[in-house]
Amino acid sequence: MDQPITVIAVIPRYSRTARYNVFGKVRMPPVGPVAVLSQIAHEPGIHAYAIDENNYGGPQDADGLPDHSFLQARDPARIALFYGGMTNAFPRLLALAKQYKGFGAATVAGGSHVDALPEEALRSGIDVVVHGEGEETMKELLPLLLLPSDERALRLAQVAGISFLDAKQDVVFTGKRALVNKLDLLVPTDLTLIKHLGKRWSTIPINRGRGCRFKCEFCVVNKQYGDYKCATPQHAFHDLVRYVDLGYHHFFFTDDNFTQDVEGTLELCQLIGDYKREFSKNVRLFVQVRSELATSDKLIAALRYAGVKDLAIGFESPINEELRAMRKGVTAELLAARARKLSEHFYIHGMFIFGYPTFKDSAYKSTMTLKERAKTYRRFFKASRIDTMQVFNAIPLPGSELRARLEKEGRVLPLAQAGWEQYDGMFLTYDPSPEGYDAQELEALPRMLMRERYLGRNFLESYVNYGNWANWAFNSTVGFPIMFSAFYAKRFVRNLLEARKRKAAEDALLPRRNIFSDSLVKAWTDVKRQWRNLMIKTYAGGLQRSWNREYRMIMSMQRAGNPTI
Ligand code: B12
Ligand code: SF4
Repeated sequence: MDQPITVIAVIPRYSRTARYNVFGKVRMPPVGPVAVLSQIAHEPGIHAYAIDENNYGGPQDADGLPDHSFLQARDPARIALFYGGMTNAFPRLLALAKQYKGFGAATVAGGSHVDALPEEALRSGIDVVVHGEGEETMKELLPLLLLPSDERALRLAQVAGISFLDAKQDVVFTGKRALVNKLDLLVPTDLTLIKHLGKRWSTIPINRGRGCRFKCEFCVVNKQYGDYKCATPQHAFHDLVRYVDLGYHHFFFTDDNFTQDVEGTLELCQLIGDYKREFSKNVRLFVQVRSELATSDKLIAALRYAGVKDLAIGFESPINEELRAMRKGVTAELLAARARKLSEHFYIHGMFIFGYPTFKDSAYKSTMTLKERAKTYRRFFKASRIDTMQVFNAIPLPGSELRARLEKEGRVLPLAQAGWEQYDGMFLTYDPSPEGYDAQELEALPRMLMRERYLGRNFLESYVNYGNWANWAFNSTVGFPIMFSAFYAKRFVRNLLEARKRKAAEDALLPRRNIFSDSLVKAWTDVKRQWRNLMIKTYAGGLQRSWNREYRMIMSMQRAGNPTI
């Protein structure tokens, strides 16, 4: 009997500092490569599985990395797929590609980094780079990858949307492929294909839609997918139910803006909300949105009904000139007002870029010094009432317009100076000196803002996490009744003022409460928010210190000329 053909998909380990990034601690696999693998996993004669190196509990090699020689000896893969969507993990991808080429496997990579820069991958052990969405391309590629290499090269030229090296070692790009038309028709993404897990996933990613109608200069989403398109609400709902049945409760919708398809979002939220109530399911959703959500009470009510508790919002900057330069399509004043409104209903995680670069021909430039900018950020964090935040340096992501403009002015640092592993927002990977900024100061300020936020500003707070522990002691003793009474009084007054302004949309979905009980519930919510944020602050404070330690170590390794991945 013929042996099945093994296909392995590997999600390469994030870079060292990215692992200490607040996101590095979320145990959630990327959906893209698993979506691709799912399309071929159930083909007859195929045995497919995936390894997520960021959540791996199988045998390890001497460096503590997944032992691919062991995996290969146990179950030899003839085809190896790699997730190339995260630039900071690209050096690891190349090491893996080399290893799997050594095993004799055909190697394929896809994702936004290799999509933009296929050549380096192709010259370092990857046979085929898949551009754009990989699901349909992979189905077409699968039989070709099993052909002998001379025959394969001829046939590859007929597959749209890929790059490979021809016999003369020249890069061949077969042309743009049409985007996937109907996402509903794809085989659902099967995350159980990921094996040898270290720990159970903390959050399950669901991808309903791809693309974005905005075109922010630093982002690659519109470049890779164009305008937003999405699966039907029913399709996304069934995806979610499948994982609830497996015992998962926390979900992250990976759409860059969850509410982009307004009618579909309302329907999806209704489906999830009804399901939660009819089947007594505890489902908690984390979604990414733009601040415009604040302008629709109907959407806010729908999201709450579905169980959305947390919103991630890309505020990017509280400085109008920077927002204009980025083409963010919103002003700082609007951002603050909208965030304040949304914070009444959700926990808000704000994402920021610090010191956005401008160019010789930029129409919008801020004249603030870096210190003045830092002050403006601090004021904004307070005024917008966001709960948690991350501040990063601008990343010149491959494929973005920002990178192209920096390259045009010769300002992207050479890889020998700032390698791909440093593209996680923690490092400055471009030269800010033409704008008159000091690179070290600019690189340090985002970290300082985060440290202040999570650890406090003075020495004791910053170095022993003293402030957070003092708050714990206060909140769990005399602070509790004081806080509760203060929150109750505040809520009661606000409720009195707002009683007449309640919109019909929210009333239709959420039961009306009287002003006394509503103030009680909201005061309790405020207390919970205080506790929750303190918990995150304490945890993030610890993370922040490890991160700084790691950063210092990387810097000294770099100075000594050692590799840092
Ligand atoms: C969800 C998400 C996250 C999640 C989870 C990570 C993940 N990879 O899923 C979290 C919140 C953790 C996260 C964190 C970060 N993220 Co993020 N994230 C996303 C987001 C919004 C959605 C990803 C997704 O699900 N897409 C939908 C799937 C279906 O598309 P896809 O992944 O592109 O996959 C398709 C194709 O690329 C291709 N494909 C992908 N892999 C493969 C493999 C093979 C073999 C083939 C054939 C094809 C193929 O086929 C897939 C299906 O069509 C994207 C933006 C976006 N819309 O893609 C940013 C994005 C991936 N993130 C980005 C960045 C920069 C980050 C951070 C560095 C931000 C920061 N400074 O902290 C961190 C890094 C975290 C870390 N520890 O390293 C960038 C990456 C760009 C880059 N070149 O590095 C993106 C593109 C956004 C942007 N700014 O432009 N992110
Ligand atoms: S940053 Fe967000 S809003 Fe802007 S283009 Fe990217 S996905 Fe769209």
